[in-house]
Amino acid sequence: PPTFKHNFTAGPFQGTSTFSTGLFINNEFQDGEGQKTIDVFNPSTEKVIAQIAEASAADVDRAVQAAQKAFETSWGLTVPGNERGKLMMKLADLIERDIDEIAAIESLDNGKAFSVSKNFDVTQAAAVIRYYAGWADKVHGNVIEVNEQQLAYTRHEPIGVVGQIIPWNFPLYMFSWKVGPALATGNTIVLKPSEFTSLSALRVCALIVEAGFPPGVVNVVPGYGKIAGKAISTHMGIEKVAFTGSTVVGQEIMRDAASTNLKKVTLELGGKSPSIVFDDADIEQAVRWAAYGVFFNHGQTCCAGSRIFVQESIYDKFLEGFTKRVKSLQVGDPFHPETFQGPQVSQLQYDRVMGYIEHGKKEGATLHLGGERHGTEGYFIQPTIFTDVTADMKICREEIFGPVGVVKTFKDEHGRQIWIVIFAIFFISGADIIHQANDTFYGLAAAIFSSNISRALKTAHELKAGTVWINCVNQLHASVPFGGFKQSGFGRELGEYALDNYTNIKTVNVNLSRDSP
Ligand code: TXE
Repeated sequence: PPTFKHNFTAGPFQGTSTFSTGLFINNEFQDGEGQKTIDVFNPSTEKVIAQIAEASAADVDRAVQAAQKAFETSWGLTVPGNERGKLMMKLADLIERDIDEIAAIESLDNGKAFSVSKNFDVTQAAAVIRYYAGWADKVHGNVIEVNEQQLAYTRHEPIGVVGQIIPWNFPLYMFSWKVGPALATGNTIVLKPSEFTSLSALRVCALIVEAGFPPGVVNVVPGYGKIAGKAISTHMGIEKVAFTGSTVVGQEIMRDAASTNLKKVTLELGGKSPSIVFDDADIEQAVRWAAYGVFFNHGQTCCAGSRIFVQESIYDKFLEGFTKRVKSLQVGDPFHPETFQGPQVSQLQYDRVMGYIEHGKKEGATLHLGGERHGTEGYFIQPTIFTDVTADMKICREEIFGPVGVVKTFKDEHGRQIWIVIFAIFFISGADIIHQANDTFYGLAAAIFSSNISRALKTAHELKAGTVWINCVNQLHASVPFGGFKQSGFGRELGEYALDNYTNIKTVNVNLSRDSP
């Protein structure tokens, strides 16, 4: 099988990192059918740095068979929860042991700043796996005492082989969101990382072996969405599929699941999240969080606060501070300690984002800041702000998934109730922040900035979003559920809620009397 070999010369991990980039099936790295491979690009240089094996449908099938065998013999209901938890704890420890190397691999492959890879992605991935390790022996059903003659109880049984398809924006972190709850509840896994960023997951596969997981419990099949991804969503032996990615692929996965074996589906899709800044907000705080909301991870965040709404009376002051803040964000080499923003992940994403910027200009929005390529090599884009944006513009409606934010104004949060009857036009022109914020097909997240807690909470309750942050943005914790309303998907990841995605509930009903019909 292919191998990754790279000599890191900057950052805390210096030296050679070497590991197999074959398909990981049955705890072994293997070639894909016909030894096909996919080139791995460094997005900072646009150069090929390695090859990974490419899984075919037949390879996915082999992985499913390995997972089925493991489910029946060495995982699932045959292994007590505390033993599963122990292995998961070990895995989290090993990820932390190798954190510098894994973070360096992530930065090289994805382009994110090393400090983010280390202190966010890899740290949080270990935290998520450890959190779910704690759940492994705490998943149980209920006793329902129907009457003196009838006793019923439920068992939360693992589903079996689960398929997991993840994107490239938080490669290892998404891996942990998926494998954590699935392993804790006793399922075995066939996971496909993104074809753009499979390295960190493959590096961690070596740690899965080292931790002592039985063969076949976790199988990782890098490959293309239309081949390996589709083989997962259509496989008759996979009874559940979890997906994070674009809405259009989410729809396809649902169709594939429906037309094959009705596998259970959970989807975490895109967003166009609003950040709402009220006139009583701490402006300096709001400026910093709003910038973090849209530009964190180069804008490649499903919950990115890419629509910023500012109350009219503070608009000029906010925009001045926001512009200054955004200008100060360092774009460049992910391994430079001052870097906040690295390159977009791929040529494809670079082209998509630049296409949106061109569209915004053509539609008549004001390009307030940025809008150009940064530097001469790599997929770097300047942090970009548009103003004078209307609700119907593409840049205000569609997920750009790049460092591009739109800043708009609103009058107040009560516009709708007070004005709708008297001045319908006032409403239509978008004075009402609730209306503006909810005017999107998506519903993943929202942020509110205000020092008036009643106002913030009232607004939070009216927003159609799976997560609402108050006086902060992009805060994710292993124990706190995350997921979408509307076309941002369904099912919750993280926290106790995610366990429900991975269990079948069985009811056992016992007749305690000698009665018979
Ligand atoms: O996503 P895809 P792409 C959004 C974001 C971005 C856009 C396109 O707006 O600009 O999607 O990104 C696999 N059957 N998000 O094209 O294609 C694919 O191999 C089964 C938001 O990269 O959805 C990869 O592993 N699987 C998002 C994964 O799906 C298929 C994160 C995601 O890729 C498949 C990423 C198929 N037919 C992009 N086609 C978020 N919610 O965070 C592709 N895949």
